[in-house]
Amino acid sequence: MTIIEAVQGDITHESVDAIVNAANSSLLGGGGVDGAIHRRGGPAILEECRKLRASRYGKGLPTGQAVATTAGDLDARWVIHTVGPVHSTTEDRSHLLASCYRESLRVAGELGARTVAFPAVSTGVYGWPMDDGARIAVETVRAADTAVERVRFVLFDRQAYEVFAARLR
Ligand code: AR6
Repeated sequence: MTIIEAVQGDITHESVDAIVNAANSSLLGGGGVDGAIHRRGGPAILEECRKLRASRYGKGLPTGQAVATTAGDLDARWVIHTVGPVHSTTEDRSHLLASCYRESLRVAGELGARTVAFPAVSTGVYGWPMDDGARIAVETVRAADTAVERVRFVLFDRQAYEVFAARLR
């Protein structure tokens, strides 16, 4: 059984096997948690991302998919990059957000990661409402068939933490 927990903090300070990054399809970095991961993780992460762009993901990593790189200087073995959907009020993209969590756990399982830290994917620049983002995150991880032993949702601010903690109760 997977232990699922929520903590408030900066995900780049986590000591886990894999840290999930809320990336964009270019894989070449950005703001938010993506910027923080690349800043603290150092250039080795971007170097591997560039190689992935040149090989498997010439058109970018599709929304809802996940791919692993080194974690560089972070206290983790891997960063798993996933691309969340931009929130839309005219189209239901929930399946794509659920896919981010499912695919990240699938990649983590393949790597043999036992502990995985997730940010609240899509709830920043991509505009997903926190409560619905937390619902999808928690439901998807709970339903996942995974060998990952511990999933930590790492929420940047108190309010996001409260929303996730309530979903987990
Ligand atoms: N640790 C944990 N959570 C964080 C951190 C951190 N260090 N920094 C921000 N958050 P966002 P998205 C929270 O915008 O919505 C990037 O430019 C933040 O408060 O990072 O999926 C990418 O390159 C929010 O709740 O990701 C893409 O272009 C959550 O992480 C785009 O943003 C996600 O916010 C992706 O947008």
